[in-house]
Amino acid sequence: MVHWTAEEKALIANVWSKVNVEECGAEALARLLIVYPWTQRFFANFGNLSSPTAILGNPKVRAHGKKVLTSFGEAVKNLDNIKATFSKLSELHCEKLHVDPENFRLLGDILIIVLAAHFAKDFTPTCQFAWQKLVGVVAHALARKYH
Ligand code: HEG
Repeated sequence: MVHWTAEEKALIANVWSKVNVEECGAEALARLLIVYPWTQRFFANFGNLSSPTAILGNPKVRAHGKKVLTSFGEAVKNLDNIKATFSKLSELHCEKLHVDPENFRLLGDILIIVLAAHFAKDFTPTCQFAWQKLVGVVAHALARKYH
């Protein structure tokens, strides 16, 4: 099981307390779809994704980004129990949605970039280390049903 130091927990909690899940979630999902366009195939029913402007202004992307980051918040609240927390979601993404687990890693890295941009002063290298660890654990937990 992953071990979290008190410092890592504090660094994660500090940044998370400042996160607006609607704004950051929308931005993270939009960036994923723009930077890695093949991820658009999972969202064929989201309407117009034909350009960065369309993606950034797409209300379904916004709403889903908020949903995803809100769900990510469950990991933040359950750092010592992330696998169990995402067990059902892993089943959904693996068995129903067939999302390639590589995409969880990509979204994690995108989230890091969004957080670094929004919270530059707080996002020290040590803080980034804690967050990289977190997005890695989340990606692993979501991919679990593939193993
Ligand atoms: Mg996923 C649905 C969370 C990454 C594609 N995702 C969902 C839902 C949640 C969620 C909470 C709604 C589940 C439900 O309706 O019961 N997703 C979630 C997290 C992460 C993630 C926490 C990573 C941190 N998802 C992810 C990635 C992709 C993806 C990387 C694809 C590139 N998710 C996806 C799709 C749906 C969900 C296609 C269904 C969307 C819909 O049609 O409503």
